[in-house]
Amino acid sequence: MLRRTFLAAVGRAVPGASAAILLPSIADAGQALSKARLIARSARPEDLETPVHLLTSWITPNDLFYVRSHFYTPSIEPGAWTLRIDGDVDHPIELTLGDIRRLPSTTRVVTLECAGNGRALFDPPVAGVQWERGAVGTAAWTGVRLADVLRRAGVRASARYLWLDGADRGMGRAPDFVRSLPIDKAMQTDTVLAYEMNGEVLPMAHGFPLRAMVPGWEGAYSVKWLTHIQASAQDHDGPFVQAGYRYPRRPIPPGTLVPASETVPLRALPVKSLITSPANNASVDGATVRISGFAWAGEEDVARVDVSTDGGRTWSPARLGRDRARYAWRQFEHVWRPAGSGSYLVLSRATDRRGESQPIIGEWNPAGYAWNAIDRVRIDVGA
Ligand SMILES: Nc1nc2c(c(=O)[nH]1)N[C@H]1C(S)=C(S)[C@@H](COP(=O)(O)O)O[C@H]1N2
Ligand SMILES: [Mo]
Repeated sequence: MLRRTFLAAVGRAVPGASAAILLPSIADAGQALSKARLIARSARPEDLETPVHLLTSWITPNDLFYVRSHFYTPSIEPGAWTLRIDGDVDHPIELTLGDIRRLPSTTRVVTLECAGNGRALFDPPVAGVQWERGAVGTAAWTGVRLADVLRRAGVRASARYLWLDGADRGMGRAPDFVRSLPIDKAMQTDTVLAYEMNGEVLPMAHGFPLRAMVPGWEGAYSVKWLTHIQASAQDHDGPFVQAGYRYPRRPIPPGTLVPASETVPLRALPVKSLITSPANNASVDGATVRISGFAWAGEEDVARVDVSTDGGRTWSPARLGRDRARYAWRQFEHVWRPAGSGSYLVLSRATDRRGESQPIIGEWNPAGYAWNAIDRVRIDVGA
């Protein structure tokens, strides 16, 4: 706590603080974060899922925030780190952390969700990290607007995509993780390069010292450990753009493949809800049961959440929490009076402002992306 306060004081009271004073402390804070309560889907590289019953607040604490890394976490020497911006720009530039911290800062509360969240729920099963329901979280991200940085480099009208690359490297012969961000989304004022997460220096696992935060879109656009932005008239031709993070153009039979030419890139997250309390398979007592969780809808606002305790025969509107931000989830709560003891299936269904609702069955696709079926927990209500 003391160190946190100290860092905050140094970072804010001395905006022009020299790199020599600021950076060793940043490096130190970038390392330390205990993720002991998360479920390791893979220990190295780190793919860590949040047990959803621990998601109790609108803002997810850093030590509970899920981690998705394709490759080993790179080691970063903050004094040597730079961000290069080149390609279709008038003046290629290279910025230090100090340069970036001196630009006007902005803070956005954004929900980040992995495209593969819920993959383990698809039937037939699909290969990939077997995320259940907890590859999602919400944080306050502080940094600079990507558009401000692009303007400094004089991004040209011919640029249609930004190729975002981080300091991590493919393992063995695996290709580098590079993502391609359409220029319109990059220029929106809500798209930021973040160096703080919930008021702390961005933790190592989450992309220290700088990551993209592309709000409302599936998590893989939010490239961590960012070192290079290349503006281009063309889409990137690497496998994380041309093969991964794509979805069938038309619905396909479950268990079949689809050629890449019949797929489109995933972008905005679909409408979705998550019951966090009671926990799945929990036993509860008492005359009332508080059913609560979160709902989000990518670039749309959540309009309502309904809860059913009778297998979807009847639905009751949940109350939405007051905390809100353009690209952040809403908390919901419904107080239920069970008619008697027994085993119950509790369902939640969110609807966005366009009227899109969650489907009963998740739409099967070969990589198991964008699971957004009506959420469910089984609970045992005691006498
Ligand atoms: N450089 C880099 N950035 C990355 C990734 C990665 O493997 N390497 N994973 C992406 C994916 S798939 C997701 S879902 C988010 C996860 O961010 P988090 O680990 O901070 O939760 O980071 C994205 N950014
Ligand atoms: Mo992801």
